[in-house]
Amino acid sequence: MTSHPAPHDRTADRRHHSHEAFARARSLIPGGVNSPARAFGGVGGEPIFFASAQGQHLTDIDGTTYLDYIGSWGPMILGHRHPRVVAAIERALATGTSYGAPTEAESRLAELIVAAVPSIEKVRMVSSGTEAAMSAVRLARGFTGRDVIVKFAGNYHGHVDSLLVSAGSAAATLGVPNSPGVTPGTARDTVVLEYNEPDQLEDLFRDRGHEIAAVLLEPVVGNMGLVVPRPEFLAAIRGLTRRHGALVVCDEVMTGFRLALGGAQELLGFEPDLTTLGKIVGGGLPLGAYGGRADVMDHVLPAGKVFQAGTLSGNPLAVAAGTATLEELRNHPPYAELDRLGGRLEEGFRRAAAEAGITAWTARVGSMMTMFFQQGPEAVPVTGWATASRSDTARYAAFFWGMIDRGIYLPCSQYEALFFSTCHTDADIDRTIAAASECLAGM
Ligand code: KE4
Repeated sequence: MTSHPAPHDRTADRRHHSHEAFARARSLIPGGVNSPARAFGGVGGEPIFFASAQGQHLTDIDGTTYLDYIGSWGPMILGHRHPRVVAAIERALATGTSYGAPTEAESRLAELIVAAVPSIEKVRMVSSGTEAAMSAVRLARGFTGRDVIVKFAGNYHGHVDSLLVSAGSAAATLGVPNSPGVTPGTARDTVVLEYNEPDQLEDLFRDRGHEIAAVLLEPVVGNMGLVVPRPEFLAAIRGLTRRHGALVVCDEVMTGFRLALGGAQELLGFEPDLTTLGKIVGGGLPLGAYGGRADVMDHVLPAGKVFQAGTLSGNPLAVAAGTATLEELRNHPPYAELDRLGGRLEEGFRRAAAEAGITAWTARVGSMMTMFFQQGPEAVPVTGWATASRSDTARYAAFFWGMIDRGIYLPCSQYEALFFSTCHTDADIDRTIAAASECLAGM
């Protein structure tokens, strides 16, 4: 992530309490945040501290209210504090917060997940998307008896050691650690390829197919900004893994229940062997899950021998929030309306950039969208990290702060997708487009 000094330190003069809170937090918490995604490293300046949220709005500790296009990085598809979700959490709270023992509520949520995602026959709950990815990788290796995991540049699956890996030299495609603390031995069994490049997969499977346990991908990418898969890329993944006895793991932590009730795989007609979930499945409380083919999942302890455990796995409060969220999405599917609003936002941003003479590639699926700022005279389609990483991140940073000044809270990085909720209205979209037009005209 490239750090950019803010044009000037806006937080200090416009958000005095956030500025003070950040100074205090930095003395106690590394970087003053409990996750680097919140640190504003990609846009410069200081993070804003928030006091409350309701519906599509966030209010910071200086009393300024923003239109929220992060939604806690995806979970808040129903908006903040949806009454059904709040009531479900309160009901669960009245009888206990954690038992360390099975509850019927977990089976209820499991039934909803299995019913929503056709490729999931059995599911295990954990406490985060990272834990889901880590467990799915271990299960794929345990089930196949193989070591190598294939992932794609620009895809993020949580802070799993074996997945904090960058592409090594093109020839070897061997993974190299991209964080201190990840050992070369750990990285060695991870191969990193370019997203949307089926030829690279063909070559790898030709040379090492017998070693590959699984191919892991974001079926629609949010973590390099929004990138959609080419049909031939997905076909290559499914065909090659079937032919060589490897598994496909779809990371739907971000896209699950977001792009359709059955996630990106439902939209794309893509059937993985395993799927990881997070964010929406917990309704904004800490919950992740991994699931898929019963014959694979039955290798997980205690049904099988692949170890995985968790004190707070299937926590009653998180299960209550997730259950209420999934029931609301099942009973009142918002996806057509989210797509309509997203289409208006996408068209508005495209028009605003064109009128300002700014080169930008905008990609969207449903309520996930990214406008990639680019340097050349013509917009270049962003199909993978090789093109995404050429974005004009300084220009994105200026856009981000201009939108903050107009009360619009976008993702604090060019390499993230924005999200909106069922609480966002046409008036909100109009306001956002007007703010973007003003911002871009002045850049
Ligand atoms: P968590 O461990 O953060 O619950 O999930 C990790 C994860 C796994 N897979 C995908 C596709 C993800 O997007 C994520 C987490 N996403 C980031 C934002 N891009 C969460 C923000 C953060 O790390 O603070």
